[in-house]
Amino acid sequence: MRKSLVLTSVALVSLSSCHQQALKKQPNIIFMMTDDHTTQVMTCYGGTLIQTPNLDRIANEGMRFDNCYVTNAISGPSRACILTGKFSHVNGYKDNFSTAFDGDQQTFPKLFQQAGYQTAMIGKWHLISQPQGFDYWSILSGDHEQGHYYQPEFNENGKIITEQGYVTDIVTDKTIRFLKNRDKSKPFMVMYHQKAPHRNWMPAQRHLGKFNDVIFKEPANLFDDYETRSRAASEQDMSIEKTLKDRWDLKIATREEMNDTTNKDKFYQAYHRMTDEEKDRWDQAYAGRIREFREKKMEGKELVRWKYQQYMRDYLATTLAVDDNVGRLLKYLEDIGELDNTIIVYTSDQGFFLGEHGWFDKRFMYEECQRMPLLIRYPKVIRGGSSTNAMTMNVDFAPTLLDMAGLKIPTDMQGKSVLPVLKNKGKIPDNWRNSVYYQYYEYPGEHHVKRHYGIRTPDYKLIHFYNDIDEWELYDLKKDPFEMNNVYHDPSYKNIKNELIEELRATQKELKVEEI
Ligand code: SGN
Ligand code: CA
Repeated sequence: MRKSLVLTSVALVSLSSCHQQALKKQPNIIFMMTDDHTTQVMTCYGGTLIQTPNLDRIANEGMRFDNCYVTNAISGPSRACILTGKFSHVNGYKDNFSTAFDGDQQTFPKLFQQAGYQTAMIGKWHLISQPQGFDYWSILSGDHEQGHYYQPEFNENGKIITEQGYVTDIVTDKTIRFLKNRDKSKPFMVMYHQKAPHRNWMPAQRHLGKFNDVIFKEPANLFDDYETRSRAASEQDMSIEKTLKDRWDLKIATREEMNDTTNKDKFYQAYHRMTDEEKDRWDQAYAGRIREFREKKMEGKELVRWKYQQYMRDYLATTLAVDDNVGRLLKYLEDIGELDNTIIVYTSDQGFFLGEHGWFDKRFMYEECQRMPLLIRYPKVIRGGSSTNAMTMNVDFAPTLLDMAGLKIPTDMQGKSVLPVLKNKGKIPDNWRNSVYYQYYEYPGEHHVKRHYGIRTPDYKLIHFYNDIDEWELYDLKKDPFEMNNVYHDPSYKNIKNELIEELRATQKELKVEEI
């Protein structure tokens, strides 16, 4: 009896050490996601505005996805799609405000945790309910979980704490600390989620004033008149001209004005999170801008152009710390010898308008914000410097990571693993999908973007605006990549239009979309 017990426990010990060995061989994962970081500003995506050497490194040593699309271009919903591998109407999180994410449902971090991974979620979570499936979590708190740029507040495993410093650096410090203290017998899966470069674009101290003397090239459609487009385009509230606020967005306020306690607006709150030293540097960097604004008394197009430049200066300066910190995290992984054992994913919750169509923000199914950056580095499978045109979506991330780690993909996930694309140097597999689906629900709401759904194929985009409007748009993307000319009513597109409508309806049926 005793003997057999001993034998059993010996067998168990060696079994469990076998299991540990197997787990150890599984890849680690660092899922890097920023907020509103768009491909137009990444050199690896052909951007020329600034250099992004650390993102470029991931692209040069991994694969760049040129046709990766968000399924609902807004933060919480995009995050919910990523976690579940399911569209908004199935995971239940359709907009940033109506509900809290139902965290009891299946998510990919839970599956990794169940498979023996050590899991962590650090930074912007923005799903209101508490994270589940993580051994450690420290998520941004305050301002409806948008968090703060300076001295940010975190909810750390249920406890609210305020950290000293700049948010992008702190999220990285916390990630590195987690990696240092981790259980080294297990592989890790870390979600590293930056707030930057979300509105109101407050750069790190070291990047303040960095672009004060730079004039950025304007997009050709900065003064779009929305001719041929639906009312949705002209009735939005996200224009550089009308929506950007002088204080919050453009930082037009002197120290004296900021000390006026009769106006404790959002910018007052954000500004006074800085230390006195930080405020000194801040004021110095913005003094010239404030003076120019007040002296020149600009109007009309001159004022829009000026606002565009200030917006770009702040947005781009805020992205600099993102790139720095990506570099710092890659270097840390390299130093501990884990870089090549780790699947590195870089993405953003959606893209963003940088003056195209006269806008900032996102939400619309137009290219600048529908397209997500997606870079994946894992040299054991991926050829460095490769790229792909395969049509992919954020619902594909969960099945892809499970597949890459050799874990089972649940049959109810709606996304598809892109592992065949990764293995095949970017070549599109024979049975790959020919279109991606999109649906946006947050209307009525901030920025007034009407509800819409549609499909994008490699060559065309079909959009239907619905709810309190019933208008369609069709774009011939090869001829019109900036989506300026809606050809929905053009008789020469009749056949294409009908085929696309058919495909759209079939897709909605397949995905069990109810709100159409
Ligand atoms: C805030 C911003 C909006 C932005 C949403 C959603 N307003 O409400 O401009 O669209 O977040 O962004 S602000 O006055 O607070 O800056 S999301 O990326 O989190 O979905
Ligand atoms: Ca976002």
